[in-house]
Parts: sequence; C-alpha cells; structure tokens
Amino acid sequence: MWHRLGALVLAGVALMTGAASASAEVLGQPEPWGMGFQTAVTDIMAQTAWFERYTLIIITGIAIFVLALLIFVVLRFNEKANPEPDGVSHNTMVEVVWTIVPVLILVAIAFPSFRLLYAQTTIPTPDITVKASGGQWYWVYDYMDEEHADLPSFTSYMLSDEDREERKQEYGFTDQEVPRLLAVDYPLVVPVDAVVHVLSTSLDVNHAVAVPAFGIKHDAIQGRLNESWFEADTEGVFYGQCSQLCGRLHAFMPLEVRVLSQERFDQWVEMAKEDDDAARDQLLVWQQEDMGQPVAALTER
Ligand SMILES: [Cu+2]
Repeated sequence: MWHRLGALVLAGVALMTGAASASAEVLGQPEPWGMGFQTAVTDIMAQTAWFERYTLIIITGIAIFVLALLIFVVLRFNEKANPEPDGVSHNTMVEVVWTIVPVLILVAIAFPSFRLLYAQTTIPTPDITVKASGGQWYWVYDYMDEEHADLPSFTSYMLSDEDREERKQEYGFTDQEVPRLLAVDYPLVVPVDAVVHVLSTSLDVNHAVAVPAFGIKHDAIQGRLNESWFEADTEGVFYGQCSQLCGRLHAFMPLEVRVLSQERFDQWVEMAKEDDDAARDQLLVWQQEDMGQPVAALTER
C-alpha cells in the first residue's frame, strides 16, 4: 500500500512541477492557469526551481509520514481496539531515531540552500552595471559604466490600456507581446549572456526589484544601495513587479527587461545616446521581427 501511495505522491509532484515546463514557449510573463515558476533563463533561477522541487518532495514525504502515523495511532490505540493501555513511557531507540532523522533532513536541506544563497550573493565580475531606482510609481534606470556615461537615464511607466491598444495596432502585437499591467513605455535593456550587476535604491518609499524568470528579488530602499545580479541565457522580454507594498499604485509599476543580442544591444546604445525614443521604437521593431520564432532560435542567434 505504501508503495502505491508513494508512487501517487511522486506523480502528483511531477504533475505540479511539470506544468511550468510544459508550455516553455511563454517566456518572462505569467500565463493563464500557469503553475509553478516561470521558465528559468538564468542559472540561479534554474537552481532555485530545482531547490523548490527538492524541498517539495521532502515536505510531501514528511507530511504523508506524519499523517500515516496519526491514522495508525487513531485506529490501533483507540479505546475500542485497545481497552487496556500498557504503561510504556520511554523507548531509547525511538527517541534517538526521532532526533537524528530530523537533523539529517535539515542538513540535507541546509547544504543546497547555502550553496544557492552563496551563488546568489556572490556577484561575478560584472559586464555591465545598471541601477534601478523605484519611485511612486515608476522605475528609473541608469547605466553606471563609464562606456555608457552618455546614455540618458530612462524613466519607465506602465502602459495604460489605450497605449497598449496603440502599440498593438502599430506593430501587430497580441496581448502577449504587450501584456496588461506589465508592459511599460520604456524598458531596461541588457545584453544576453552578460553578467548584469543590478543596483537598486528608492527615490521615496520602499520598493523591490523582482524578475521571476531571472530569480532576482531585492528591496529598493531610500539611502541604501542593494545589489544582485543575473546572466540571462535567452533573448526576449521579461517582466517583473515591485514586490514591496509601496502605496496606492504599488501594483502598477512593473519592470520590463529586454534581453538583446550583443550586436543589437550595441546598436541600441548608439541610438539611445542620440534619441532615446527612436531607440525604443527600434526595440519594438526587433520584437516584431522575433514574433512567432521558437525560443531555441532566439537563444542560438
Ligand atoms: Cu514599489
């Protein structure tokens, strides 16, 4: 019986964790009936997703074991089945086991957990450094490297439904290309396969930078500079949301990150130095060109 129950649990876990990968073509944004995490495009997020599955299996096993023990006790030792209780109060062996086994389980969780934390907080030599400043209720992106000193700073607001409609008509986009409550007027633009060092701070109240597909999430606090990093391995458009309750329009200050090939990124930098609106329109033209292409093709280019 335990065998069959175990198989059932494993099948359930596989179903839950497999849901996200089944529709791998949707990148960087939530999807209807999506379960689990968005498809990972950084190694950190892939490790995070693995760690979540790993702990899910452990906690499922523990929950089932405890439930089985409870059912056993209820059936075996109720007043009808066991009218004369014996007087056992100690069992050294059982006590040793129920101390040691949880310790081993915690150690098995702690090691990969610390490994992941170390990978998240140890920032490799950055290829590019950007600063995201949260405001009520928008983001400001600055490129901090000397070679990008001529780039203006970009202020990013969520698109209204009218603006989305306009963009859809102009470029032939569907809702997925201009997702509601996620698409912005000006995105953060970074190159693919580059270590992006993300600094964050706030212009007023506490905000937070979070992009699920990259596995980054850290607070943006006034007077402080928090940092994290990501290295996206896939080109595309990725969305995140402010994750710190920051006021009335907290839900309406999304982050949009465009990951471009190095070649396109360099072109964008040159254009943005001259005319940031023209450079933004070029991003949309590239997005239009990439529409309908399989993700694998975008990764290989
Ligand atoms: Cu915020």
